[in-house]
Amino acid sequence: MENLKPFKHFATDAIHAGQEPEQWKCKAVVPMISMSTTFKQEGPGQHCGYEYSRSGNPTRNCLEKCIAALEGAKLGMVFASGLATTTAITHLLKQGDHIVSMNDLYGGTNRYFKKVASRMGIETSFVDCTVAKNVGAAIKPNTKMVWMETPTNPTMQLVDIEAVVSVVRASNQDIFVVVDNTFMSSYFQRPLSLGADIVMHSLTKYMNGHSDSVMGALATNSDKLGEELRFLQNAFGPIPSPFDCFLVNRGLKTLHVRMKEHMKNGLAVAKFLESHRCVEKVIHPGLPSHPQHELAKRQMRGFSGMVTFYIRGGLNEASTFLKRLKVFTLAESLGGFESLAELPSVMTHASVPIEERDQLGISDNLIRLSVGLEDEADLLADLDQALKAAVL
Ligand code: P1T
Repeated sequence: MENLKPFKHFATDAIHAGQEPEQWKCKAVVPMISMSTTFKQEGPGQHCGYEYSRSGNPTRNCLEKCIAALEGAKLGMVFASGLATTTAITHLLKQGDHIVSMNDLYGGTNRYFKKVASRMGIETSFVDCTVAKNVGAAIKPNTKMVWMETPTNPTMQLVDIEAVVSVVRASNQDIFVVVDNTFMSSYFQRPLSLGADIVMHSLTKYMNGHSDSVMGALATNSDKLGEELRFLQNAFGPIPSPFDCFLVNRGLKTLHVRMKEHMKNGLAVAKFLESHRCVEKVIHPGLPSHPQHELAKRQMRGFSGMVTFYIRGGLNEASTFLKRLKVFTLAESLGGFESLAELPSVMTHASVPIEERDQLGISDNLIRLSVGLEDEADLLADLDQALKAAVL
């Protein structure tokens, strides 16, 4: 695939952006963990750039600069979780505003729009954004934000970001477009370069990659949105701890190395499952059988370790398979070095109403894998033994 070249300077930025030793008196090569909640002022209002750790923290600042560089953005900002980031972005809206969202989303995002944002008088229409004109048809005079995931969690549908952006721009210049880039990480997809206004991540996943901190991030090139978001970050305060910022900043140093290996193992698992008699269907954008494989090659620079498949049978077979796995761990979340497997209908997407799950194909035999960095042969052997134990 000719498009699968990394973004220029990616590895150098992951390692150096925001990390300059000169910012510390002692010239530390690895950013310091600054736990101080407050900073001495020389006179009232005369500070060194930091006043209070909610409004700005030196360790957080290193990470925010690094994330901005990795997304090709002017500004990066981090939050206490992916959902805290979603909440911060939605705070750009006010009562009476309207959101157009992809109908296939992480269950927690779906729940937030439906059960929390709605209480503040913000209404969301959930549409199939894989067809860009559906987005145009759903836009109302009070629409302020368009929200999408691509690939979606868990059914791996793709949204053509450029096509959606052009439909939105043709309709109303004031609507901003947000892309949740969690499944790809900054290494494989840059939504801002495709016209999106804000890119967001659950850093909990690939960006940190070590399954040891819950955090979120956004990045933007818009001064106006950036200024408002910076205000909101301080004004309602969903910030991460400096220690967690240190961990994620460290995780980013190997993002490019990890993603190549996730892609290799993910494709090997997808191909293996596609040829397995106990498997009904595999969904992976890197397989020619994916209905949007051409868009994947155009829009993405590679594929992560996310693989979704339908096991032959139903809830019983799926449960037995998940319990029999030995190398894969049955657990929620994704994007870490360790391989995980889960049942979205009962776990990550249980909060999505059953009728919507049925419509999206999130059935009880749909299994989501986050393929980690273990030896490929061990992963395939583990899947094989668990499939045979469950289905044959
Ligand atoms: O868990 P948190 O850091 O708050 O991020 C929420 C979130 C946002 N966007 C996407 C695409 C996500 O997958 C998530 C979290 N997802 C899981 C926990 C999961 O297992 O799918």
